[in-house]
Amino acid sequence: MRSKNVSRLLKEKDQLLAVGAHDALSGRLGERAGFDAIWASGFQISASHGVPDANILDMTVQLEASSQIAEAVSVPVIADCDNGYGNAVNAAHTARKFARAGIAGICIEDNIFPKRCSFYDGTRRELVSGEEHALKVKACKDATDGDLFVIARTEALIAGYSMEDALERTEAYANGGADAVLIHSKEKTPDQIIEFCDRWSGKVPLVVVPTTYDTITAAELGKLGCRIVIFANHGLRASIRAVEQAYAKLLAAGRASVLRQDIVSLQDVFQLVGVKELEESERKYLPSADQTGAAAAL
Ligand code: SPV
Ligand code: MG
Repeated sequence: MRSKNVSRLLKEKDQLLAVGAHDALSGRLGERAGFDAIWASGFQISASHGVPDANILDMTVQLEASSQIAEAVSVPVIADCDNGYGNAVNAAHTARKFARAGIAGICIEDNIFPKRCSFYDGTRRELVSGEEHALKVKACKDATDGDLFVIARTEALIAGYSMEDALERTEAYANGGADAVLIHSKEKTPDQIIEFCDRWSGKVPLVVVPTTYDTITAAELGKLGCRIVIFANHGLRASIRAVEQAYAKLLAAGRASVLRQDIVSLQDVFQLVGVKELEESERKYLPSADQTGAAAAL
């Protein structure tokens, strides 16, 4: 059994690589590829429900998706819990529910409720105060007896606040008991992140999400002190591209064989969902055909 404890894994490895998922299957693909952890992404879970990433879905939907992922993989799941779905009291309830569902960690950001995805256009966004968010982090830690790895995320740089503000906020979140802090940026280059890393006190591990500044490598981020790197939405975006291309080819050809080189085999799907284990259980627990026949003849 692999460790689902993020703090323990961080002691064993210099850096953890996480990949985004929105359901059990996408989580399994992340684990099978070799990622250390799965990020239950609010962006992906929202997209998979056909809605924007703006607190349209409620906490229970995110919890259900995250729980399904946690059941399907043996690596830790870190759930994106947006702003905790309300104030510190709501966030503490969220933390308790996620911890009870076997989810290894959560991430809580300093967006107001309802939030908007970091990458949507718009005017300067308001965040909750650093003090309020530090207390929210503390509420999550207190609610879970230290069992849950709590990442405190600041949207300061995304929302147009200063670097000083981002540093002050993350320091306050670390003091509030966060196990790690996530510094997010929507710049196309990693300059902001590099400056933040240079100036970060190192009080707790740093987490980054290189979605827009996508040329920097995980190894380079590691040299800057980033202990967890989350590739948050690439599985979803890869599958949208692959499915769109396949459907266009299929419609044009009118014959399924045109996709043979582009799609996985049925056997591959069988393996991903555990058909071998199903057959073992059937052999073990279901009466054989002979016995069924004999019973039927009685
Ligand atoms: C998510 O995956 O929902 C995230 C990461 O919060 S990002 O979309 O890059 O902001
Ligand atoms: Mg999110």
